[in-house]
Amino acid sequence: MYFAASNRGLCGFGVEGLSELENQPTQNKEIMFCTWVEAETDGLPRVNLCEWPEMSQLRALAGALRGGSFWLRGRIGVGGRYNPCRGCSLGAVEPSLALCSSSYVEEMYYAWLEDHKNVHESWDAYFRNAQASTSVGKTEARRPSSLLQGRAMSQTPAMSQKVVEDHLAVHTLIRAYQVRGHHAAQLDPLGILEADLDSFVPSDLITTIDKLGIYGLEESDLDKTFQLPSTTFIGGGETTLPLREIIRRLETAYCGHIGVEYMFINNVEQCQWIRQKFEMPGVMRFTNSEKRTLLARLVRSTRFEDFLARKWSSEKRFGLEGCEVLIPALKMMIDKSSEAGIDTVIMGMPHRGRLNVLANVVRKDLDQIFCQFDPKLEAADEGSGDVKYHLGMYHERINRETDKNITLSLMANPSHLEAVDPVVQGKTKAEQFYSGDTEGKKVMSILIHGDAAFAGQGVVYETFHLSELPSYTTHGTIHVVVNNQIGFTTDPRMARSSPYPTDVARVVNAPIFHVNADDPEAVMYVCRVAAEWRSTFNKDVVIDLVCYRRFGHNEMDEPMFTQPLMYKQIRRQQHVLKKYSDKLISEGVVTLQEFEEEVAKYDKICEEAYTSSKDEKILHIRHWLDSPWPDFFTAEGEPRSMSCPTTGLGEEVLQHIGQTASSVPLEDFFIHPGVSRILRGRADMVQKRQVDWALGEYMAFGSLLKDGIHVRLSGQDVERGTFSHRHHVLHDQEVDKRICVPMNHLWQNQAPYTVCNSSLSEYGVLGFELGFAMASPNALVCWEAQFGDFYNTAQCIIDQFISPGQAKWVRHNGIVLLLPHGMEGMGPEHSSARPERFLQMSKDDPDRYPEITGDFEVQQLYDCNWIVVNCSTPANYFHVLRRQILLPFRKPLIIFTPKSLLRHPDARSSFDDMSSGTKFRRIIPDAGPASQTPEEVKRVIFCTGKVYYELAKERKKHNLESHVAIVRLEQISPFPFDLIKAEVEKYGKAELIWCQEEHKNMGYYDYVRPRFLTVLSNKKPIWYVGRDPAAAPATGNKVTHLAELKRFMDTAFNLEAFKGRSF
Ligand SMILES: Cc1ncc(C[n+]2csc(CCOP(=O)(O)OP(=O)(O)O)c2C)c(N)n1
Ligand SMILES: [Mg+2]
Repeated sequence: MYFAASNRGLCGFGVEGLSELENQPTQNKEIMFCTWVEAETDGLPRVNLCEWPEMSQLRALAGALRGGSFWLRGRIGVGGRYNPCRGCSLGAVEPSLALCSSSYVEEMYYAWLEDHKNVHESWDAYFRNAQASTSVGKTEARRPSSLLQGRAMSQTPAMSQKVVEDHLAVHTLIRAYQVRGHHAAQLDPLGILEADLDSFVPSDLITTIDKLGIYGLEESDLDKTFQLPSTTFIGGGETTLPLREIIRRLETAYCGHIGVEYMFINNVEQCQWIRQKFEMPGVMRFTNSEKRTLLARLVRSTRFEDFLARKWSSEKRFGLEGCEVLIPALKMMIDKSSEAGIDTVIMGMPHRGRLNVLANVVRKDLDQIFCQFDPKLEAADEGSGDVKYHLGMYHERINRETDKNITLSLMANPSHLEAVDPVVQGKTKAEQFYSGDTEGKKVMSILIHGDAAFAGQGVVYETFHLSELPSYTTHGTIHVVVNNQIGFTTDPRMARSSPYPTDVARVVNAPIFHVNADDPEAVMYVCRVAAEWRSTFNKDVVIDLVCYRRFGHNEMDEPMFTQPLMYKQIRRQQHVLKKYSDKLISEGVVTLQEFEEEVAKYDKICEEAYTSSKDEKILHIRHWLDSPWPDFFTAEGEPRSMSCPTTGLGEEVLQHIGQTASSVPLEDFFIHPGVSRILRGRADMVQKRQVDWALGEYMAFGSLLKDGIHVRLSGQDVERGTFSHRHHVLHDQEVDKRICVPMNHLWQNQAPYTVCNSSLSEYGVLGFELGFAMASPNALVCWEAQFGDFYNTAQCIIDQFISPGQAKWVRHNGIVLLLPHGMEGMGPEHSSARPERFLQMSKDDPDRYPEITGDFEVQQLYDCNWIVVNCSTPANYFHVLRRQILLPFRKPLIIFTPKSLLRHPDARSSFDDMSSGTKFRRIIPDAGPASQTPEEVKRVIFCTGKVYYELAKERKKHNLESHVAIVRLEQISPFPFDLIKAEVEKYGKAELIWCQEEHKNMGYYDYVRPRFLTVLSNKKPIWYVGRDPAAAPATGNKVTHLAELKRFMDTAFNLEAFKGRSF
């Protein structure tokens, strides 16, 4: 059975609706189910479908369109002649019809001018008539639209006028299908749901004969021939077609098992390309060999799930049943992309069908997957590991269809749906960047989504908005939505406000191909077109695989609790493999025996892998690594050493970088006088062998570039710097968009420096940079928040990836987070980067004094999950950035960066603090009079960050420089137990204070206190000085802010404040 028409009548009711329908008068039923098409014999494309007996009773358009019988029972001409203002108003916004019409007439006219035979005889008559009625010589030059409107029009005989109007109507009708045909496509395999959540059938689609009336057409027009506009390809080689055939072909192209949504794309070439792909007769033909490959892939996909279900019936696996076609779909995209030159595909996907993708697309060894189900399997790696349906994989192999090498990776991901999207994009961008693939011709990403998550999660939108930005584009992603029309227990109607789950993709003009997943050939076709689209236009594209979920959310869930009628239908639903194999057998493409052999062959593969999986006793998560760095680590995945060289630089390197940072390396480049002043200030500092914050950063970045380390700095307004201190991109004041990045003019063979202002997103952009940092250990990838507190909209990336990434997936990552932080009286926001949160997630033990052996500093860094620092000097900031790369492993680095210190005259460092042999200082001990006579010191104030400068100033004011020592904790986590112990012992008689400017329940206090007590063996207290506990991170009132500061400064230097207090 073949069909190519709409079943919206059925779709409108759902299962419950069916019983309502029973009560409708018979005639209405026939009108509703009027578009069933029988097998074609005229060489037009056949949508070769599986049998759908229940639907077959409901459709009847084809017969009717072929001059047939009973389909048109409505009243002819209902609504009168077509009125462009009213008749076409439902559904999507229609471009000006008058415009379309006149351009259509123009098209006809110019074709006619070229050769009168180019157009239909009725048009020929019309133009001749018009010409005759206009003064000789002038007509040729006149625009046809004026012919229509002017005297000629009025003088056109009634017959010609009808011809023109009918042509315009047909043109509009064609356009209606192009714009709204997808609303009537048969997308739901179950036949009971609406993929667009609406039973509404656009009024301008010809589902019943009375619809012709709104165009002013009549049944008798069905056999009249009409000229086709150049905006359609339904004619194939024909330029004219009878109306009956036009409608039939439009139904075939737009209302079958594929719904194409593309008319919102504001690019004519792209729209034409899509029209050609879907309208051209005969486009959807598959060779027998292609059909057999598809069947074999469907066998693997289906039997893999069956196998797991049989062997581990009570295990969660988030099976793919109901969307088994996903596997052949992905393989088709990969085949076609490989054919177009792609050699690396990076994929991200959620839980559903993940094991199947690992097994049958990435080709993870089956025994490795099966052994994951063994509850006795011991973990060989440190860390938590992760559940089997979160793990990633990397695999290089030959693509059988193209015989070319292809590397496939599936990124590990957390449960948090869609969080992996920007990470995949970042990694893809990095792979493109490092392989010189500037146009995405070699590396591409595929993202797979669930329908509820795709519609509901904001990060999807954030990720889409990166897709066309120069420093973030991956040159087109293929998105596949496994649209099983449910999210856990929630119906789509309760889960989204948009018609489709895919509407979010419209913001970037990505075409959306909705397809009925029970029609494997239709699915293969859209996958092929999607891959071609991506390689042709390098833009995103979405495939909406409308399917169902055969079981509950997981295999243990009972879906009948919440979706009883849907699941009754699902129980009746024949498996797609059965439907498709029956079809191919009946077509003679395969025999039953061949099919059964294929099934038996794969079952045997599974059984054998199952047997060998029993030999596995130990689980190596490192075998599931999605981004290996083979040259960086040893063969066993270990660091090559456990030490770190010093991070200082030679004088000439510092001088050279300093000079470039204070100059404009391009000729005739006119910078703003304010920027000139900043550069002069830098030159001045360089001459004095000094750096401020910005220059310290410049020195770190510039020196790494010299050593071939790519540096990437991304975030909102990072090019200039939120605080106007950085100015890494200079703008010519006289030539629009002419820029200069002096950092890229430092050395002859330096690595490239990327500095890029991002979109206003944290979740998406931080995820992206994290992915970027995964691709190579030889890059310093920094993400800067505008103000530190804004990072919390990216909390998921921090909690799910950055903090536990290595523990879950044995994956190192050296991303750097720059979080401007500090209480400057700016209010509850713009003040705190919430250090307490990062510290709470640091894994170093507060209660155990560590064994101090070997290179303790490096060992401690290796053991931690991330490094948290708050540097008080530019030199230390410089060193910590360089150390990040010189370490023999990678750890995320969280840096609380200053605001007022950027320009603080005391917050400067000398070249001496950065010269050869110097290194990062985990603490900065007191270097003043107090340190000379430690036995006279009454109090030691430990602090971190900018408050040091306020304390130092206050101490001077109180003339307490010999009695109060101030020690700066620069690396907060991992806690420098060894150095703190030395300080505590040095000032043995002094009382100890922890001073912070943050509120007591925030900042660092809860983290440092137990660690100090461990150092002190709980024998001595460490007193708290700082702001009182609070709900908001800072006051909005300047006076209160200053009063709070004064109060705790007074306490810090009141040597009696803690006298007599017990702890
Ligand atoms: C960010 C996030 N919120 C909630 C959940 C809990 N959850 C897991 S699966 C699921 C439903 C997902 O539905 P859909 O995206 O349609 O995928 P399906 O399971 O239907 O394949 C939910 C809500 C989650 N994993 N992640
Ligand atoms: Mg779903």
